[in-house]
Amino acid sequence: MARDFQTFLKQLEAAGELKRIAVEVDPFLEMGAIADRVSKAPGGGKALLFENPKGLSIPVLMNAYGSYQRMAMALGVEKQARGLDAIADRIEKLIQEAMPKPGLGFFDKLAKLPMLAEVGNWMPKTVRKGICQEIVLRGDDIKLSKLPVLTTWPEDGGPFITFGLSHTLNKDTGHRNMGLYRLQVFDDRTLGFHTQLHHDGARNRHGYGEDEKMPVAVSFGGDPNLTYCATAPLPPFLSELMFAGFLRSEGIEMVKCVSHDLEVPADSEIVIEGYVNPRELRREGPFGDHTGYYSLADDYPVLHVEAITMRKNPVFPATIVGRPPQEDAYLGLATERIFLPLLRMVLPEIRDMHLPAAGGFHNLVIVSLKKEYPGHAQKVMNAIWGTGQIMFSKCVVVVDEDIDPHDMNEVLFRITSNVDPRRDLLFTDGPLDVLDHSSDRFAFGGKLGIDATRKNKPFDNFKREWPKDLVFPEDLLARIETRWKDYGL
Ligand SMILES: Cc1cc2nc3c(=O)[nH]c(=O)nc-3n(C[C@H](O)[C@H](O)[C@H](O)COP(=O)(O)O)c2cc1C
Ligand SMILES: [Mn+2]
Repeated sequence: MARDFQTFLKQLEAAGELKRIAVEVDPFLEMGAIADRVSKAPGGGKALLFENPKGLSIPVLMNAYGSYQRMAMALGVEKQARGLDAIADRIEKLIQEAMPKPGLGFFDKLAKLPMLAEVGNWMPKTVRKGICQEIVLRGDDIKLSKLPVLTTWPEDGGPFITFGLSHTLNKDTGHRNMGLYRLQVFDDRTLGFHTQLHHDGARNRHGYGEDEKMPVAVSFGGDPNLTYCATAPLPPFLSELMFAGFLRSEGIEMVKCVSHDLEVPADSEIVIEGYVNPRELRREGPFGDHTGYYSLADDYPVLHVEAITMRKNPVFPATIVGRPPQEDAYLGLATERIFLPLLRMVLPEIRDMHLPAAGGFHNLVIVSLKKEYPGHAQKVMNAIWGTGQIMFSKCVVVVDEDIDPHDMNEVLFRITSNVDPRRDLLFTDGPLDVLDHSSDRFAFGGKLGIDATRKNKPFDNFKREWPKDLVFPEDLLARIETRWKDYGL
């Protein structure tokens, strides 16, 4: 079922997941500080609708994705027993179907591929009209200062748009890309276009020449799954829009922009259209970031606004990033769950993985696996450092397959007890996230792998005997369970 953003808002409210704040609240620092406090509550607090932003008329929605329940609602799996893992299950099934099966003829294969047959339905569909163009502003009517753009931290370089979905086109491949990048408001008609080095958004702008204009459209809202998809670490050839269509089993409806030929989700709340001349750079930042620090100011392209379109009575989505955990921890959690089967295509030995919120998206990755040969843990570390955006991981911890990587007490127990630091630490170098501040060099630095597995004899050349785990017999535990009340405890 297709849902626009305001239908999602109503769903949140009906589920008791939304708080309306009627009093006037300042988008300058005050909204951010409130959302920071609410999103750090255990479980992520509620979504917040600021109905009365100081001096402005468009309400602001924050923390809409900031809990497991709301993330599941945004992705349409809140009624599934396995929640976000239900999406991983669907992807796993799709991968299974796509694998060639020996002994089947072409038509047998097609008949056995019910999911692949659906692919066409997931493609974006062009429509002629969209609610996002009920109001069209051009020329002198374009005033970014009319949008309730937040300044979230006191030393930020200015106000920043945080939940805008930037649409660009790769000139060489014709692939369209939708990514979530922050946009600093420089004045009423210009924005900073913070497309980081490693992301498709940056790759796309590099295809444009000296004086060429690269069209860009920034959409807000639409199907609530779009915002997640814009953050998902998809490879360049996999369209975020198609992924959004896959998640809801129905293609996203797209409408052509009013000032150029790019298309945007037709039921967006607001759309900012414009262009970037990729060689025109301007100092952007600093910005209180999801590293928990101010990320340093740097030069980024300028986005010139040519038109703003919106629906009547739009809602403006925003987030605050800062010291974890905050709303984006749940976007990261969705990625951890959804991308596990895709990572398993490269690393089938991985049983489970955990990207703890405290480690941002990639400072710490814990994986569990069944070791099958000498160097297996190290092979997995190296593969992670060579795969997609998980390559940014600074520290990779490997535990045995029977260890739950989400149980941090258990993980710390295994790290501290199983690891001989001289033997089990692997140091190497590689690309780091642009936002990382710990390394002397930009986007490059050290990596640490920790092999916290048991060191069994055949693989690990372990000379002594490895001791057994402490466990009570099953039947004893069962007997105690049935007799528990007799003990009067
Ligand atoms: C709240 C939030 C803010 C983000 N801000 C930026 C940003 O300013 N620049 C950037 O390049 N990536 C940013 N990201 C990460 C990208 O959205 C993410 O890496 C995405 O997969 C990039 O997509 P792409 O490779 O298609 O460009 C942000 C993510 C989140 C959750
Ligand atoms: Mn992409």
